[in-house]
Amino acid sequence: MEENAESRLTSHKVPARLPVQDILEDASAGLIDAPRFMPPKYFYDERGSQLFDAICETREYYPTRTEEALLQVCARDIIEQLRPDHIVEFGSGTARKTRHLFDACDRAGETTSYWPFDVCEEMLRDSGQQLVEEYEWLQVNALVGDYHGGLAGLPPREGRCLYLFLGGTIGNFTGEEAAAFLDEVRAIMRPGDGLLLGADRVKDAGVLHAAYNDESGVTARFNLNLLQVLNRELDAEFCDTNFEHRALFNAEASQIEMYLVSRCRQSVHIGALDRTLELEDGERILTEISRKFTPARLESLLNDAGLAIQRHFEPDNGWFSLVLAGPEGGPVTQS
Ligand code: AVJ
Repeated sequence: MEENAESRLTSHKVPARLPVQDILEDASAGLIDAPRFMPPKYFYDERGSQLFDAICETREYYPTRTEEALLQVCARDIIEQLRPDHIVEFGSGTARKTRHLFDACDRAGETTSYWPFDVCEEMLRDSGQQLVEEYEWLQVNALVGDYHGGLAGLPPREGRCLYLFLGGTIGNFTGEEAAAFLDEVRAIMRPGDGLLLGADRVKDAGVLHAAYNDESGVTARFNLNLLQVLNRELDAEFCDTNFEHRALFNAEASQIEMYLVSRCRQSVHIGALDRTLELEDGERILTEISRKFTPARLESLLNDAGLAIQRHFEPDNGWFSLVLAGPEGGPVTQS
């Protein structure tokens, strides 16, 4: 790498300011008694992240490519409207989609610094290195941490910020979690800042069902991989042939629910908990919810956090929303 590129890449640890449960606490609270539930964030070990990328390539899973197409079209608008000094991305991953914003900066003759926030330090380093080489004006400040621990621990930034929360991940939060997260975002925003939020929309149940039950079985492998994570992290003895993937659209709750279903009556020892799970044939573990929004629901979610929608980008079929929102009302004065 050229010297100049290296100097444009820094890394910071973000301390959690809110209590974050670890996998042992989550398993203890979620697995022992019904209704059984594990938070979806544990899907994303190295293999899980690869499987998620593979999901995005399936014919049926439309959100990623729909959002990316939207971003490609609206990036320039967003950059010209906001002229951000900083772009802060929650759950940045490989930052593939974010490149459209940097390309828009290129074209508009704007420069910005990029603050990708992710738990995976290695991914941050690799993608950060690529980015500083690709964009010779870009400063990348990697933020290593878990946004579930809140945002108050972010290093101070001067100037206008564009915050990104893409991919529809807001749908993996319960209503309460989503509200709490948006409150955190609102609390660090100042007048002129923006939040670009990607959210999946309510649509034909067949389309939704197919997206989480792809024919090639990648989503099933992604779901079942959670059992390998539990085996490794918690010294558990899950056998993945004893479980099957199930994803269904719960229209009333307006969410996809993804389960691991026990294929038999079985006992599964979890070493780190020193407990044995007793599962009936057909018993389910909820591994993910993925909420689907109406425009009205999305708007009230943002408004409740004190954020007003400034722009709403959607494809003709209305399958996905990218909304740009900003703090409501004037400057917040602090006493
Ligand atoms: C991109 C994390 C929001 O909920 O659609 C994909 C995860 N789960 N297939 C989603 C996921 C099953 C995805 N998120």
